[in-house]
Amino acid sequence: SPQVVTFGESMALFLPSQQQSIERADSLQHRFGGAESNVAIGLARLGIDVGWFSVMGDDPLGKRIVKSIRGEGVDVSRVLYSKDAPTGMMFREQVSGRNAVHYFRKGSAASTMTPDQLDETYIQGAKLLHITGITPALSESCKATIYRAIELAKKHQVTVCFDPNLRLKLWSIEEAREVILSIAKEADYFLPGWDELKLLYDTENEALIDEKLNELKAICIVKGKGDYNVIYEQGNQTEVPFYPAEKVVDTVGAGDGFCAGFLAGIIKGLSSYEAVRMASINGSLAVQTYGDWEALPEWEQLQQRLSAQAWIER
Ligand code: KDG
Repeated sequence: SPQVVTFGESMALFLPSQQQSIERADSLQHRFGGAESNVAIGLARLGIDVGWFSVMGDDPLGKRIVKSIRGEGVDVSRVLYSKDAPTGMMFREQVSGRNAVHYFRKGSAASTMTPDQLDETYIQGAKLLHITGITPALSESCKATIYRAIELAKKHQVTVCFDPNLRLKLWSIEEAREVILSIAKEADYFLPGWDELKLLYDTENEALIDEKLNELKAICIVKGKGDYNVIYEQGNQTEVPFYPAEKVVDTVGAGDGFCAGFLAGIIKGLSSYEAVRMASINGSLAVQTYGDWEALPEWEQLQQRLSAQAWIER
């Protein structure tokens, strides 16, 4: 098995090339995205041995996605195809400077995933399983699949990393809270954003959120708490400064890029602090082009930025 295993829905992504609305655009770029495959691609680019799987529609959109992910060097040997359900789609546009997402994913192939489709030996052989809070929002069977995957990881001492990726277009905050907070309790690494935490814990009270995070057994990497990313580890908090983005074109995918940088650092045996610095550079590079993952760096490029060498480029 690859060192890191992840799974979840990837969808065809359509978006106008200019900052146009879908209603007015004559043509749309055809790309793809999905939180977990974005992370997998980011990891592969950093030289980490990684596998991603899902259930895809047996259609051209699904085939293109799997081929592209394979082309990025991610193991896709466990991907399944459904004859009955299509590959999901999403459309994105910039509406008055903000990203708007339109999903066409209800009843998609990925939403039909069931626990018995998991390959236990594949998970068993990995060092780390990465999952997100998108998958349990897709259907009851997907939720059961996530819980089963966590169970398998625990059974075989595989580290569990969890990014909540709160998507309120997919479920209500009440449903999300219950499931996401229960998964967070099981995780070894938990990667929420500060804004997500306010919604999940239903409070603006910083001290209360800090307390909740300190109760978790996970090492928590909180993105965007004020002007910092913050590591919560064994009752201590460590602030890590942001790496600035030179330009911001498409912010979707920043969290996944961040996650890939972090996990690459952890797999390579770096400290949480060093891994978060890498995460921050990776996330800042992700936002500088359209699409979720296209701009993610290779190891060399990341290393260059980590060192003072970065400024020689200018
Ligand atoms: O993190 C980026 C993802 O949100 C995007 O690729 C789409 O996976 C996606 C989702 O379900 O929103």
